[in-house]
Amino acid sequence: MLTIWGRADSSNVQALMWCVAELDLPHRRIDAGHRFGGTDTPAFLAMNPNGTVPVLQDGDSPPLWETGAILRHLANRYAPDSFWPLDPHARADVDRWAEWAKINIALGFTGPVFWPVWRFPETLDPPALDRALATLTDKLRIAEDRLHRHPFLRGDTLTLADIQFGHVLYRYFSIDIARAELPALAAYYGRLTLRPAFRKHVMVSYEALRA
Ligand SMILES: N[C@@H](CCC(=O)N[C@@H](CS)C(=O)NCC(=O)O)C(=O)O
Repeated sequence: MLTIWGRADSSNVQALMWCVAELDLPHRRIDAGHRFGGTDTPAFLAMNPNGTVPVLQDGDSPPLWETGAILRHLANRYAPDSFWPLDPHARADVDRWAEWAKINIALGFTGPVFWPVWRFPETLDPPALDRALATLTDKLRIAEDRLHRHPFLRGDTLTLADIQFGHVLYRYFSIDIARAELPALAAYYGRLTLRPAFRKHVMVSYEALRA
């Protein structure tokens, strides 16, 4: 049994919960962070000194934090080859897309775009937003090229790379921003929205995050 601490509208928790659901792993999730609090208690800080979510406890093992590490732990332990290949080079191929997505897409969207547009509109600086969107779009074009040729980032099946990439897209496609014409990306997002695990854990209202 997995225990996950973190609110359902945290983007990192969403990536984790989407993965847990795709792998069909028994779990319970405990709301923590933002309006739920609970992340500054001695007990929570003993699990994660950063005071952030998500945190995962897998059975009796010590708790883990840092979403990418948690996802890789679950993949190492529970995922099929199609999601997280055993072959080291094939695994690194998935992992480079996962890392690329975390650094360029998740971090390139959340702080520079989602926060000023949605969470903290009083901080919105239109020229800075235009620059952030241009940088993000340059990276999304790399995915666009890839997704013209493959249904998923790494090939024919959903992998850990899609978890790190795809969870950002619900917010990207639903907030009020100028989006570039990226038809393969839009079609990929459309395919993700048909997955029950994505609908349940990623397509979650972010209304409560508005400051
Ligand atoms: N690098 C960390 C970042 C964790 C993080 O910043 N989580 C956010 C939610 S997405 C958080 O805990 N925010 C404070 C809160 O929810 O109280 C990871 O990938 O897990």
